[in-house]
Amino acid sequence: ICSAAAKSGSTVIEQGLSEPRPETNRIGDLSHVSGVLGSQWGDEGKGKLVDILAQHFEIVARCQGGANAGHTIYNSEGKKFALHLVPSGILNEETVCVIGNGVVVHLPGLFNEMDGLEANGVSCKGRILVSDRAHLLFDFHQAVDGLREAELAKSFIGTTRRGIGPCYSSKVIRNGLRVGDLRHMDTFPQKLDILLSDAAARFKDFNYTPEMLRDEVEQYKRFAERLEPFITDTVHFMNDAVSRKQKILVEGGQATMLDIDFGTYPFVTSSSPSAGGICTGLGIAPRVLGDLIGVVKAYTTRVGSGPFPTEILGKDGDLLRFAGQEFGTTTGRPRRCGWLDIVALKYCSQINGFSSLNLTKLDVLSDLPEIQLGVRYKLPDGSPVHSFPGDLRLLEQIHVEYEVMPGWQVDISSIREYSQLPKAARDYVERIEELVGVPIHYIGIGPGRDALIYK
Ligand code: 2SA
Ligand code: GDP
Ligand code: MG
Repeated sequence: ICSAAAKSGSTVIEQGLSEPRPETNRIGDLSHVSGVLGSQWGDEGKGKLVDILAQHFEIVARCQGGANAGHTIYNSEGKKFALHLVPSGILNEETVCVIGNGVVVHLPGLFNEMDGLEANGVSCKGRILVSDRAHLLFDFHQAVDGLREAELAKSFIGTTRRGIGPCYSSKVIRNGLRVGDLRHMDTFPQKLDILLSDAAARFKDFNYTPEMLRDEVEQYKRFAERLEPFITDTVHFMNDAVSRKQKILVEGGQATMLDIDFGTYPFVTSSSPSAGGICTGLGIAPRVLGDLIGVVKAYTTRVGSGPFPTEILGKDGDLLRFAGQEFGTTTGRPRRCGWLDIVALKYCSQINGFSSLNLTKLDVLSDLPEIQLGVRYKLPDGSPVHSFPGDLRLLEQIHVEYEVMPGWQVDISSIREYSQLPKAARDYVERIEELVGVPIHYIGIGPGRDALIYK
């Protein structure tokens, strides 16, 4: 439900700000179907941008992933919310939030999240639609996630242990249960028995008993009743919204470098957090997709195992971690930190066709005397690597070439106009634009709703 201001394209009144401000921010100009996607290894600050943009969109939809996602947002009073399954549009009262068919849904987690939101005055009733085609993620999927990680020993993926891989495995091997199955409680126990027996046959440490099935079925009968008002044919809903030209914002979870196809396989998640996942995860056609905003941190973080070419090991990495408060929103795990990797960012930009970028956490770099930008990969013999390699062996050998830029060493967190940023900060922003070839339209200089510079 767009504000009159956004429709007229004249001024936009940002929630939490007292003064109306001229619309130089292009939010009102975003396409009817737009998306916000992670363009590194996750935690770029997608949730914050979605929360801000949602004030101008009627629908916010998640298309992939599950409760592995952790999106931290602050409302206009500065109250902090950590969202996992519920889309980050939920704080905007007039936004309808869709959990699409591509999402894997852990119902105890979803209810818990909704209860937490309601307890904090955020109404969920009638505002969350859950696809009947979305797959159900059971507690046993989470247990299996842990067993798989234990089995991998030193080569563990570093998953969030939220059961994501095992649930998508059930989906792909075609014995998964979907939200729509909650409407057929007569066949539900038999289908669940097949799933649980499968896990028991595969993992000797998975102790499956008839009581477990009985308890789970009883629990899911209650869940089915509670979820019924939320269950929706979201493919129909989304396409109807498209045809009525409603404004739809798609919220990506994780990021392209964690994509099951394009990421650093096998150190990836089990869904498609890149542009393709929008169509498969919501059932909308590629031709309706408009603006796709890539969210990129001014440096890089990664949580879990796997290649990270520009990683800063040791004390310098710790400095960034503490300055940026880089700890997992879902698991609290410390995130690995490194310099911005232009090669990886260009690769993500190619795959997704970003129309613009949101550079986040620029404020975190403010204390540094100099900042490095990873601009090229080379092989040990000096030959250039033209794109982000799919071969992890090759990736292990690459040498990253850096450009060193001067830092600005002043606090920028209260600046709201691009022209007011120190020259060194603007040079950094503009060098990234130049190297990637995509304009940066939004710059994050703090976690709060108003801490955004429109360029
Ligand atoms: P999974 O659980 O099977 O999806 O894990 C596979 C890999 O995907 C990574 N992954 C993530 N990386 C960053 N952030 C994520 N969300 C949480 C957050 C993570 C947390 O917002 O902080 O709290 O630890 C996320 N979800 C999945 C994961 O680290 C594995 O590398
Ligand atoms: P997401 O998974 O991409 O939504 O990101 P997360 O919420 O997991 O992690 C991003 C973290 O950075 C959160 O704690 C945000 O509150 C915070 N954040 C987002 N943008 C900025 C910014 O521009 N500056 C600072 N200092 N923090 C930010
Ligand atoms: Mg996150």
